[in-house]
Amino acid sequence: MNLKKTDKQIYDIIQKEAKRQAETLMMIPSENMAPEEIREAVGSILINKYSEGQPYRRYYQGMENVNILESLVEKRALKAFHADPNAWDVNVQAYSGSPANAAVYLALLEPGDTIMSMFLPDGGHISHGWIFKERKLSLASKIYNISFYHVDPKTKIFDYEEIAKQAKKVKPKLIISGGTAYPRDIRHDKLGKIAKSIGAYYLADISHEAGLVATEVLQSPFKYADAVMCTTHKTLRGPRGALIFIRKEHIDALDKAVFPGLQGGPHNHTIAGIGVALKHATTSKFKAYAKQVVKNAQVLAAELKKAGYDVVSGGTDKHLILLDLRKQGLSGNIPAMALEKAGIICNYNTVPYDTGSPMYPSGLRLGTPGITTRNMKEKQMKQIAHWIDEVIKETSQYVLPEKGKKEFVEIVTKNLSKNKKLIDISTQIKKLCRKFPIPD
Ligand code: DSN
Repeated sequence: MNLKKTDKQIYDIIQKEAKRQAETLMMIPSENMAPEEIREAVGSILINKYSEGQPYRRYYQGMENVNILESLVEKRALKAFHADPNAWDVNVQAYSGSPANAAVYLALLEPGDTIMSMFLPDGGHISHGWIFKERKLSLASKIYNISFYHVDPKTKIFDYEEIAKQAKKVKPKLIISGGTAYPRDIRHDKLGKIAKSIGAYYLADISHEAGLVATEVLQSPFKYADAVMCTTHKTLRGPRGALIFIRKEHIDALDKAVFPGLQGGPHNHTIAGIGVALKHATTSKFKAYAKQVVKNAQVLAAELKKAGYDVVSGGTDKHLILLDLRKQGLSGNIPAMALEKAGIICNYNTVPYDTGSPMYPSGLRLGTPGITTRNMKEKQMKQIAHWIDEVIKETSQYVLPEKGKKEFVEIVTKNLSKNKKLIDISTQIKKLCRKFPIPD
């Protein structure tokens, strides 16, 4: 490797990160491990080429190979998601999820139009127009009028009749579903019908579920939506990027929204990596993987429930689990830090109707895409659930004080680092990781 000789500093950081990934359990539900051939495509000489425009309609010369590449990846995208090419088109150039969502808004909306989207603590996404304490924190909330819809306070599941009532009242031009922490299947049939009944567009953001939708493990939104977008690096297991599918009549507006509306030159190396991921997504091996991701999450949820945890919505239909730790009198961040010391990498998260703050929310978000990529199955999920419980119990004495949070976190970090039980679990996790290595 030349990097080792020419830039030892960066080389060493990459080696250390490879070791960290190899020796710990990747349980952040939005993360996954892209296979070597995808990394090869992303690290290829395609990185050298500018290609503003669309295939065969470019602003640069030297496009003969990139035109073929982008057209091929578009075809693969439609095929992988079973989207009818007579009704749907796709743009594969968006750099990631947030710009992809912004491109849909730019294509379909005018400034000041109303968007109805999932409330962030109920599992939504910042790019769908986050407003916190009347502060408009994302581009969408600064440009558009946002009306959030909520999960039912008891079940923590969407009540589609309530959403329909709200839609009739606020008359959005766009309804968005999807986000980061809703553990249940989203009823695209119902949301599509609600949008249609009031003349609104329906955008399904399936970034988290892309691999599960492509394999038909979860309901596909294509029959019901006007636009569907996803990132490509989560359950789809590709490189960091995005796909935007849209009904054919809107493709010109969408292409113009991506370029020149929001972006410059497409990242051709990423587009190539996405193409490889899409080919994988059509295989029976990938379908088996997607099914196992869900099975693993369901076993993990059931085990944690048995251990006394409040699993938000009572379980999961997909790859993610949200624990509400208020029952244990805890917020999510100390358990997340303690789990990190033990080798379980997850994240603290808000939960529906949270009483904590964004930095000190009540939830812990766990996911199975990464550990399933390592071929772990139900037996390992039971073991992992047991470790999670042990770590949370071991460190539940550390409660956040009203004041001096920063100092406290420092002390806790030191205490956690020296905790014998956490060190012991991290040794056992390293052993498990050696038994289930990251596939090439
Ligand atoms: N940040 C991603 C997640 O963790 O869910 C979504 O963009």
